[in-house]
Amino acid sequence: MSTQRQRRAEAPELKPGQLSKPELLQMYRTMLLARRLDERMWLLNRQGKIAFVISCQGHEGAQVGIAKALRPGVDWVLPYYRDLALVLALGMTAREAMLGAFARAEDPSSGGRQMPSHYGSPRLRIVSGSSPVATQIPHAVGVALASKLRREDAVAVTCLGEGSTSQGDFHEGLNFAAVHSLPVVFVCENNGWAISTPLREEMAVKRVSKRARAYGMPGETVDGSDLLGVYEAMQRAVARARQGEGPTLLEVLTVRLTSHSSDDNQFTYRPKKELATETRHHEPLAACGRYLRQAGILDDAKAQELEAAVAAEVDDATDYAERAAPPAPETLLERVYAEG
Ligand SMILES: Cc1ncc(C[n+]2csc(CCOP(=O)(O)OP(=O)(O)O)c2C)c(N)n1
Repeated sequence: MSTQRQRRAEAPELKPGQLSKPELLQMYRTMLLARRLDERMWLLNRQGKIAFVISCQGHEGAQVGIAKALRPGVDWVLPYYRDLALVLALGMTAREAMLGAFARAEDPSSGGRQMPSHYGSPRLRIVSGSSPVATQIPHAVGVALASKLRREDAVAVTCLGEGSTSQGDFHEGLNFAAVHSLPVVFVCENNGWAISTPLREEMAVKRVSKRARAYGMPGETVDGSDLLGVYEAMQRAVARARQGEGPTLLEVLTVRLTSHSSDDNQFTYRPKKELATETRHHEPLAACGRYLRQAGILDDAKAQELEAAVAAEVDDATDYAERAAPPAPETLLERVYAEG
């Protein structure tokens, strides 16, 4: 049974937008860096060097499109564990991401305390989350409330999977945000699976965005391999929030190209055919590459140059993080409780 195939019939056509050629190329490069970093993390996991991987593969277009509508270091971002491409697009470096994967002292997210992929950066206003899914939603609503009370124009953005929309935190958070017209955007990266549970067993509605109406906010669904479509939808949502018009629920359809995590084997529950069909039509890196080639922005020589530059960056990040020191035992309780 193909859950994803029923959701979408055809691959999207990317539309020319307001972005310049260098900007589009940079967005593609970030998607490529996220993909290659993620692939390297799987190798390191299988070599026994890092404990755990939870992939962004298949979500890169959604995440880079979302980030492009934000002001890094001004707007608040409360990501979830798949958001590697999002945090890279906001300005986190490959070295910083790898330091987290190796749980090193220099890891900006938590100094090696948290599980990998619980991204955080005070510099970039990325707020590290808790492991129970959907807890980032009330956190984002609280941040948006603070922003409003302080009369700042910072918007809060939080990301979640569609499985997380079944949690109470989702409903409480959206209701409170709408009642108080808070500057927050809820982005659901819907990949059709919550570990081994397919969409049809998660909810009785076909679109997560349909839930928005029940709270009194706009809801929109866009295809996550349509980089520019995501960017434009996110721009609309952020503009509403900034102008005091309240929250938006944006659903971005993605494909989960890997197992749920490095501790899972998706082919014990997911038909290979479904994944192959999804990949053929909606794999975001290929979709973006096709668009850039059609637009005359990318050719074979430029693609090779980008691959080489990204490979060097991934090698550098791996070597740097592997050599970096682990947290010192005497610092065990730092960053666990509020200090001062
Ligand atoms: C409250 C809670 N219940 C269960 C889990 C175990 N868990 C971790 S990820 C996950 C699936 C979440 O699926 P979804 O929100 O669709 O995100 P996806 O991983 O598909 O991107 C579950 C059930 C958890 N972390 N927290």
